[in-house]
Amino acid sequence: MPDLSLYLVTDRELSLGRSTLDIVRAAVAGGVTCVQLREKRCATREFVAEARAVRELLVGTGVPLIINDRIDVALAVSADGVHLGQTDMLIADARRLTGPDMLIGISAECVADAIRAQAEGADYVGISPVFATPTKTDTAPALGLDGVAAIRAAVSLPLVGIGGIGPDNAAEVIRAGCDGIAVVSAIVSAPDPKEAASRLRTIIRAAKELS
Ligand code: TZP
Ligand code: MG
Repeated sequence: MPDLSLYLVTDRELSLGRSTLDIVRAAVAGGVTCVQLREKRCATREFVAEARAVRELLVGTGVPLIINDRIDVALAVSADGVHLGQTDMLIADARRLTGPDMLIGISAECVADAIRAQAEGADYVGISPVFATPTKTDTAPALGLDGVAAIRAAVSLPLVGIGGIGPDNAAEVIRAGCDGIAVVSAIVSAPDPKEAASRLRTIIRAAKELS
């Protein structure tokens, strides 16, 4: 299982005019351990081309590339994984397409979602939103740290918390039971994405040592 401790989720609209490739390059230099390419509005061939470019950028870094929502794009570029939501393809069907080796991450908003994802064979669960966030507003109510702890108690899969996480609260999310944190704006909208990633990585390392 790859290291999911600092998981970058891209968003071109929040990248302050910088390219996703530049953001990913800086974030990896700063220490992100996993990259999810998330494109909600671009044409499929553009998504594939971008994914391939990110794939090439990540060669030799040990940082896996996960594709949001699109199994076809993940397969086209030989990504390391795909991240699916509660209304995307069921894991069993996704697995038929991906084969056994590609990681499948599932978004969960409650204990029941996480238990089901584990029973169905997910490789990790993204739990969201941990805190309310302007980046994504069509979400369930925030889980809070108690919600994180409840999911931690219910499943043994790796858990990645997402939603409203940044340097001020990353440590408490790890201490509540997450194996990693996923961030969008804390890195893609930072004035210096490399520095932002490096700071978060240091915080996460320290929180893991203490927990
Ligand atoms: N899924 C649940 S919350 C979220 C996603 C993609 C957005 C998190 O963004 P930010 O800026 O890290 O709060
Ligand atoms: Mg999705």
